[in-house]
Amino acid sequence: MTDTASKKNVKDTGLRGDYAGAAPDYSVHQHWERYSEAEHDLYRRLYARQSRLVREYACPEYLHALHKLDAGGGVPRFDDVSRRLRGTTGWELVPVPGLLPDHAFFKHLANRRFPVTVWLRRPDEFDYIVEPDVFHDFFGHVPLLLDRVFADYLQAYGEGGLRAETLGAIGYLARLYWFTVEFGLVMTRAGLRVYGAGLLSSPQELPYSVDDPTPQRLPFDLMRVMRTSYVIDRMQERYFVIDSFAQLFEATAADFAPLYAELADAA
Ligand code: HBI
Ligand code: FE
Repeated sequence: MTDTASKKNVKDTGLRGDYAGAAPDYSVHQHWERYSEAEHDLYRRLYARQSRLVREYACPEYLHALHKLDAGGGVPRFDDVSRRLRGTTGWELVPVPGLLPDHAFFKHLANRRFPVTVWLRRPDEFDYIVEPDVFHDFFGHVPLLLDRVFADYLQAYGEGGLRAETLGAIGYLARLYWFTVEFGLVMTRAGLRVYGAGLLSSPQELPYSVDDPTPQRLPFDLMRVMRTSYVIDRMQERYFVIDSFAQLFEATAADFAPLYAELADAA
C-alpha cells in the first residue's frame, strides 16, 4: 500500500500495528474472539456502504467474488476464508500487524499467502485512513484472490519482487503494484470499471476514479507505469487502464532485468 514500509524497518516507522509479537515472517494470530461488537458493527457499516458503491463501479470478476465470499456479517475469520481460497486458487490469508517490509511482503505473495492486517480503523476514520486496516485489505484485496488469472498475476508479482530486490529495483515494482493491484482500472464491454483495492475500499475515490474528468486515464504500459511516481495520501492524478487480467499476467512474463536497466539509464 505504501513505500514507507520498504524504506525503513517497520518496527520504528510509527505504524499502528503491534509488531512486537509478530513471527519472523511478520505473521500474528488474528484473535477473532477479541474483536468487540462495536468493531463488528463498524465493519458491517463500512461493508454495507462500500458494497452499494461497488455495484456500479467494480469489475464483474470482483462483484462475482464478493458475492461468493458473502463476508459482510462482521470482521471475517481469516481461517475460514483461507479454507475457501485454498480450494479455489490455492491462496490463503496471513494475519499481520500492518504494512510489511518488502522482502516479507513479496515472499508471502510468491507463496500464495496474502497479508491481511488484523486491526480495524477507529469510527472517526470511517471515511479515510492512510494505512491499510482489515477493511481495506479484506474488502479491497481478498475477493480477487478468488479469480484464477488475477491470483496467478499476484503470485508472479511476488516472485518478481524477490528478483527485483536482488537488482535494487523494488521502487519500480512498487509502482506496478500501486497502479494495478491498488489503483487499477479495467475497460469492460459495459465501460470503465475498477479492480484496484485502494479504489474498491474508498468511498470517495471509487466514483472519482471512473466519473471525474480531472484525473488522466492512460492505457496500461509496463514501462510507463514503472516510470510514474505516485502519492499515497491524496486521490491519484492518473490511473492506468488494462483490457484484461490476462494482459496483466502476460506483462509479468517478461524478464524485467533489461527493463530495470533501461529505466535506471533514463532516470
Ligand atoms: N505490506 N501488508 C502490506 N501490504 C501491502 O500492500 C504492502 C506491504 N508492504 C510493502 C508494499 N505493500 C509495497 O511497498 C510493495 O508493493 C513494494
Ligand atoms: Fe492495499
